[in-house]
Amino acid sequence: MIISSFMSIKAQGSNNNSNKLEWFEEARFGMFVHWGLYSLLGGSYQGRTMPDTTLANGNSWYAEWIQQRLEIPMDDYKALAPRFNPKDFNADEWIGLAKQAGMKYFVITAKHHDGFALWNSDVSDFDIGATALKDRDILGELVAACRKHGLRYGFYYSHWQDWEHPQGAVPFWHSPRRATDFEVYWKQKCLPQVKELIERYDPDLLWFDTWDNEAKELITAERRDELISLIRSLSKKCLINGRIAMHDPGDDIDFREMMDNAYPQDMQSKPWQTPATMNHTWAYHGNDFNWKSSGEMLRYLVSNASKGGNYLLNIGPKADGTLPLPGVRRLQEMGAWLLANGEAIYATEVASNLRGTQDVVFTQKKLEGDRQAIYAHIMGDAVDNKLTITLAKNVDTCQLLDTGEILHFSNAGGDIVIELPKRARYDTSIRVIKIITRQ
Ligand code: FUL
Repeated sequence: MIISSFMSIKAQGSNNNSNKLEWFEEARFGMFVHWGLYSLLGGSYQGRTMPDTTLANGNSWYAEWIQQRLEIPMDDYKALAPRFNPKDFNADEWIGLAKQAGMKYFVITAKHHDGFALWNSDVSDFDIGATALKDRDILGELVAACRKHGLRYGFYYSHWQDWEHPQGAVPFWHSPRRATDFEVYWKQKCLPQVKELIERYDPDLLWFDTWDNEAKELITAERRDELISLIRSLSKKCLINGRIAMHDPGDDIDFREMMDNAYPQDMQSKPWQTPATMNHTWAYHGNDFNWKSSGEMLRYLVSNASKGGNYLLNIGPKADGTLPLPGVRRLQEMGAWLLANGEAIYATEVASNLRGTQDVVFTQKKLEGDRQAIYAHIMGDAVDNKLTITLAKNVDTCQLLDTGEILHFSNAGGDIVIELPKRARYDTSIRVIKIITRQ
């Protein structure tokens, strides 16, 4: 008798909101964009350049942090606004690239910690209205492009830190100013701007940002719940990420957000994603050349997908609106891989009990009747030319997904042994074997 040797797990906790979350759980790959006044500086200010390495305390000199890291006075920083003139910004090109990369959703910094709003806000003058783009609706153009190309979209909104509002939070290590009445900022700027974003742009998700325990004094359970209720009262579809209160996200968030570039080893109890950089920064940094290869980033994508998670990969556009070419090339390379192998990534389920003899992870999908597709993603170089998987099922076919080549296999005592074809020269990409099974 053949006994099923693997289990299918849809992330738990998805049942209550299953419709609203469906797209997110199928999407797997999204584009993150950090863009604002800091992009004008590209990591350097008045002859000083922020190092592109990670600091001893684990924080990085992210380019969007330049105002704090290089202690630029607020008035000087605000004076950047009239210089912000991205004459080459083209929403269609950005979103077209995301689509070509195989990304299914798009998240942009509507307001980062510096407090600058990338839309024309009625709540604050520190916004796009103070720039050369005052007559353009940047977020609106991006939303329209997302709708045109069929991508979901959302906004990063820094609800805890706001360095511009006198009562917004500043980082814990920065002593010159501490919020004494956070509630003033909360009521005057944060809640009204979140409302504005939802009413004007109807986002599919909002991406809030706190980490660990530093925010817990100000982002209390009451404030977290107040913000969540506001969003729920305005939108039925808008998803909320766990960083709304990383220290205590509560039960009402929609998905967990890992720490920056963090990849969990285990299954998670909620839908989740990793926000990730291509180099060491989120916003554009002219001296950060630490680009990861597309191969490395595909491994994160595949590994997350095998654990039911998404990969939100960032690119930092330049101040003129163009995208850095090393980032563009990497996205195109990832898209090329997904063109052939995307069916093994999107809308797949976790196959948690499967194991192989090589560095391999699995995803799976139900087909008609009692048939099922199992995808074995061979992550490393094959140690030999056979892949053995413990799989006590009837196997119909095995195929190399990229080329369509049918592979020989044999069944032996609950194991299936698949013969792997030789690689093309210089090919280091992840190879996906599609295995069709029946009960
Ligand atoms: C962090 C922020 O401080 C970084 O600047 C960046 O936005 C990253 C995604 O989240 O918490």
